[in-house]
Amino acid sequence: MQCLKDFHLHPHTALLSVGSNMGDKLLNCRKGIDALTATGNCTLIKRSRFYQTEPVDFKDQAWFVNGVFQIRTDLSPWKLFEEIKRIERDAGRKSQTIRYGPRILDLDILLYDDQVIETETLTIPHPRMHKRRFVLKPVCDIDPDINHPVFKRTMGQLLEGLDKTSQEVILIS
Ligand code: PH2
Ligand code: MG
Ligand code: MG
Repeated sequence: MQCLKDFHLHPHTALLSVGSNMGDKLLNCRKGIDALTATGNCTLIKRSRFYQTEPVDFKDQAWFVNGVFQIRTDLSPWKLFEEIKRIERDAGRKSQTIRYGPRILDLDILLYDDQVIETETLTIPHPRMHKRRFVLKPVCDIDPDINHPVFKRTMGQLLEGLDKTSQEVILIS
């Protein structure tokens, strides 16, 4: 009953990623998800398993812990973005000195319904999600048949298309 009520109150589905490579990485990820669902504007639908992942883009940094999760929400994409930026700041994240560098908590919007949004502050689908095993692997835990609204391929197909020898991801049991 609670779930049905939330479904009605929270008409949009969003898929988000969470990551950390500083401090207690797994705890930071869990707390990040909890902080978002504690706002009352979001209901957690599904969460992936968590993975230890090799850094990509900027390689000279510690391995990450990454996961993804799906929510129902009544927040617009921009309000949701504001909330996650606030949660990252509250977790102690400082403004980045190195692009793609170390961070205590990173929350990214991957998908918002099947909308395609391109503004200065916000790009949805996340512009690098289709290249990243640390995103696609946990997304496929949730549902490999989720459609990428730009590439018109499923997340399973995008994962299969990655270079098999790159980007190690190891399940945290
Ligand atoms: N985030 C980045 C850059 N590189 N690599 C991994 N494995 N996981 C991340 O979350 C990550 C990254 C910038 O957002
Ligand atoms: Mg981010
Ligand atoms: Mg990111």
